[in-house]
Amino acid sequence: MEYIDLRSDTVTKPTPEMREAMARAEVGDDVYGEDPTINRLQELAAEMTGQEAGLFVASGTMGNLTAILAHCQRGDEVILGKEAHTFRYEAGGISVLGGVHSCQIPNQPDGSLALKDIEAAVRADDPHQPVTRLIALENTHNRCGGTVQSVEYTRQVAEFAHSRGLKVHLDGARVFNAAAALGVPARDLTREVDSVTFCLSKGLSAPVGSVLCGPRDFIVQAHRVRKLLGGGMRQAGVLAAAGIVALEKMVSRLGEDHARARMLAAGLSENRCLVLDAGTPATNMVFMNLSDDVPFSAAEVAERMKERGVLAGVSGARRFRLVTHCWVDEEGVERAVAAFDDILKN
Ligand code: TLP
Repeated sequence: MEYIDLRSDTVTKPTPEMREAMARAEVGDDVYGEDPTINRLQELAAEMTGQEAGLFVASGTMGNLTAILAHCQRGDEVILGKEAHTFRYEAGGISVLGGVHSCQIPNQPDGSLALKDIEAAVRADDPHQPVTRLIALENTHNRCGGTVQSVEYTRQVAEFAHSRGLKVHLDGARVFNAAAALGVPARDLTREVDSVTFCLSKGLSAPVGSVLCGPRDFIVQAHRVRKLLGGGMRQAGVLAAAGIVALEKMVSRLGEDHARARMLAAGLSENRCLVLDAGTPATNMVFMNLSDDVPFSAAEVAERMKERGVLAGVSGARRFRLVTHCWVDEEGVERAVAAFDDILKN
């Protein structure tokens, strides 16, 4: 059966154009900086984020870990949100591998960190306390609904951080979705921060990889950290080639995924067994709960959806996350709505 897969945009497969570019890619040893295709991807990524340089890494997790280890020493502290992907879903790597302490503060419903909470979390110069070094933001914010952080907010956090001698890292796994939603170039959301990771392998459909961008001297340090983490990938130009197609061809179509997420939400909102989050979708993610009178768990509903050819993301006992991407067309959206209606008789 061909499934409509709404579990994540990470399920996207490389496009035919990517596969062709991969087959033709010129390669070299990237640990020596000699892979021309990787170098081209890194330059393009730096240009699109308004940063000086880029570093191709295996995943978003590796990009965030590499960035935080390059910014921080053991015992330093990063301020981030309780709902941050780096805090919740990256296996605690910054602490396990970097000895970096985290100070988790509440995320506002829109995913932002309140400036007053950030300010209150900055440590005093006191030998009892870790040293605050970094603030980490996320845009779009995954667990807060695929929500978008504005250009102005990003600028304010960067300005505050810099006034206190701190750095800002942005987990921009889906920053091109944020930019599409705001109708601005991604660099407007990334040039004020001290480092940014974005993913090629989510809505942009490349098979593997993320790029970490920042100032040139930071990227030199990050290159060393990537090696330390075992992430020097040699002739990985075959992967970077797909990443170049992702940046050149897939960024400009992300708005279509947002429109399909809106269509999905509109269809599902007609079903009284489903309670959609207020304001969903902000980008390509629809979040919703089962209403109290539904006698099944989300996992049970997902199992029945699967029998009808639709894969739904379960993100809690009674909660779903449905993510649109380039492999889900309008017919797929209609099939998903019909499958929910069929299972949860309206
Ligand atoms: N997110 C995945 C899962 O891990 C939850 C998904 O399906 O959404 N930052 C953000 C904001 C992310 O959403 C993700 C992946 C990552 C980083 C990590 O990227 P990868 O999976 O490439 O390590």
